[in-house]
Amino acid sequence: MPSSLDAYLGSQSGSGPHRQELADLIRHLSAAAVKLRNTIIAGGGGDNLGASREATNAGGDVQKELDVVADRVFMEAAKASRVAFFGSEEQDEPVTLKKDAPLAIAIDPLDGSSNIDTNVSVGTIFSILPVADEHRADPKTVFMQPGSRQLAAGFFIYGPQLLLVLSVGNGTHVFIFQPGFGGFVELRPSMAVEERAKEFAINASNYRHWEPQVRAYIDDLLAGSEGPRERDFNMRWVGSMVADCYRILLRGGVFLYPGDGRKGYARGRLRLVYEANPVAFCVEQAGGAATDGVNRILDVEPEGLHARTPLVFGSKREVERVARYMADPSALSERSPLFGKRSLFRS
Ligand code: P6P
Repeated sequence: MPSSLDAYLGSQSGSGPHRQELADLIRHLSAAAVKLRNTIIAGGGGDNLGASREATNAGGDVQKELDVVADRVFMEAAKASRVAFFGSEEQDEPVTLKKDAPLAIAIDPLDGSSNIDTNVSVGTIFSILPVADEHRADPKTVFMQPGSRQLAAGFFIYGPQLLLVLSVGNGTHVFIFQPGFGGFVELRPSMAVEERAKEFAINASNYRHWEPQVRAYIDDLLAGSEGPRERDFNMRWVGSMVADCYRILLRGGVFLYPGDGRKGYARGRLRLVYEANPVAFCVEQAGGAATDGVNRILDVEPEGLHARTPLVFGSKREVERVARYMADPSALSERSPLFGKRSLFRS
């Protein structure tokens, strides 16, 4: 019988600070995820969960009914745990729970909610941070710690299977919810991201808004075996980062959401604290890499809970190659005219 999530958490309780409280919080988050899964698969009891509300969240994204349901379910889980501060994509400001508690959680309660109506996988992304005494006077400061300070991070995927991808700093592990067992059991211990990417994930409809370096990088992938990469690549874009991330953990690849020329997208679309940081933590713990195009994501100091960041993650060698394209625009002019101007997209 594979190890249960409970047994795994128990085995990790020895190393590092607040391990018991951490294990307890992850147990409560997992129970909340099962509740949300049951709501989703039941079609939300007749509510149109994909319905848009007359409201937007802090980042200006239109709120879906299920966004609000998810936020409530996970806040209840945090309240049942030793959590001082709850920072959510769905709430403008951090919420103070147990002020003297040792943990804070930053969370995207429902990532990819625009996919709910089309029955595509969606997810919950979470980041668990330590709370130091200097944070207690101003909860905002706890979410301005760099991602390297995370004690644990992970994401749930509500798809054909309910999965938990989790790292407590000792590798990245995948657990699957088994209704018959009534809990999560280990599916894949110690994920290891392929160093060499064969697939890339990007929303290509934004091509005309990208910087030249990003276009050049994508052009070279699209040129395949006839271009400077001298091999063909496949493309995937789910529109739910948790699904793209899990695929990359399983079979390698690279995911890009760069900044672009659209209004409000100079720093891209994704949030540093509760999307990029937890994904980066899990990907690095699996031997991959994650940057803002150039800089290691986990070293970036967040300017605030809802700060955006460009995000590139996946197979280490591919992420490093992107950084070379981004860091040295002059190199583009040295590329062969044949390849430099070759593009399948009208610029
Ligand atoms: P676009 C979902 O809204 C999300 O935050 C990520 O899960 C996903 O990768 C991205 O945005 C999709 O963005 O611009 O392609 O709709």
